[in-house]
Amino acid sequence: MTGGNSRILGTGVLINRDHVISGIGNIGFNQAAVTNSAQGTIHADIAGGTLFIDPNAVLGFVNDGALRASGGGTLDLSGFGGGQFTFGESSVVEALDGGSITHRNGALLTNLKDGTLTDGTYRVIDDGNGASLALPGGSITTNAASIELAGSGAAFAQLSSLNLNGGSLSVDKGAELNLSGRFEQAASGSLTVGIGGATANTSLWSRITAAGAAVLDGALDVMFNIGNTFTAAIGNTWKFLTTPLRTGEFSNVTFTAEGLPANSKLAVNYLEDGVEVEVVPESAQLVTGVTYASWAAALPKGIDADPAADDDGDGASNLQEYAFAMDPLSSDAELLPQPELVRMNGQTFAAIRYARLAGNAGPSDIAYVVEQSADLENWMPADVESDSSIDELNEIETLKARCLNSLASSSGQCSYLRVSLERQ
Ligand SMILES: [Ca+2]
Ligand SMILES: [Ca+2]
Repeated sequence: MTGGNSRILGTGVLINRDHVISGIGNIGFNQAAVTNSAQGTIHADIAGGTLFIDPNAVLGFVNDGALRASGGGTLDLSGFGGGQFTFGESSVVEALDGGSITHRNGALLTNLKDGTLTDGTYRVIDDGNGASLALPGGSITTNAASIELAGSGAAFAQLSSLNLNGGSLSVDKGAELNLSGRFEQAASGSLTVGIGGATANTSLWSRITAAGAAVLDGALDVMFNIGNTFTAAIGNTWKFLTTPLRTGEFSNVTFTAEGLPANSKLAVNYLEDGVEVEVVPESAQLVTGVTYASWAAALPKGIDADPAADDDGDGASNLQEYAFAMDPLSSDAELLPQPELVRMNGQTFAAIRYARLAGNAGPSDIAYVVEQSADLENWMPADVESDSSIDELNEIETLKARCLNSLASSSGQCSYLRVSLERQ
């Protein structure tokens, strides 16, 4: 297609099985249903020109192949006739080499599959000439899709809001994501940001700016100074997310860093109006608070130094007495962890309740690991949900860990629970 008025249209279904359709024109022209199969490519490659895909309003457009804009061309997925765009698992959408992919009129992507990008890769790559994927007024919810802004000039422009309800967003170092609305990331969402230059060089690190609130959860991966291309100093900060109001925090932060100053590490600071990465001093790993040795030494009558000893003969080792806030010189085995059954939604779950001294009074050198078994012989770490309550007066914290799998599920793998103590 080369002329500005080139059209591929008709009243049936137009299927591109394995060809490359490129140039300027209009595919569908609000009449034909359009399918781009897994081996097909639709490519806007003429500088200053636009290749429209405008499918039949009812039958729409199904993409399983590649949609691409490059060389200054624009691929316009606005669908002026109101046809919807559906993206399958193998679909790839790319804007590169000055190309842009544009969605308008309320961002058709929001109309896909109940307003979600369920699969595929949506990629905006700037290889030196700038590239953008624009969704004026639109919003995206991802479930399993990945969105990549790669290269320092890549931009996701004019997007209203982004909800990472799963899936991933990668904002390469230097790339920008500007939202006129909210930024939301759910527990199963994943965000990757890159920092490739000093704080002042804003074109060298990721910036997400939301005019609306930001609600955070899920994973954050920070790629810091990969290739060791700049010198950072303790106290440097990079505010990669800016919003009028931040709530929530990432539940899992991973740093991949090179070229950090001596005796320093990276930290994430949660601000009221955003999130930043900071280079902070590496503090020594001091064990503060109570240890088994300090606990044993503080007992007026003293006990056997061996944590496995059982001075009061109640069946609980001295280490258990210490970990579970018991008295090592008085029989009180009833304070050992106790099994329970929890009934929820018609199912029964194993649970275990245990106590320990709370806060700074509690053991600082013990990891409590809840383990599960089907046969009381083979044990493995359990997937549990824990509730905690604190008796402030007696400084006792009571925890109740419940299996996420019911007794009936997974061949009874979570029929029994125990609390294993690991000294740090
Ligand atoms: Ca004992
Ligand atoms: Ca005891």
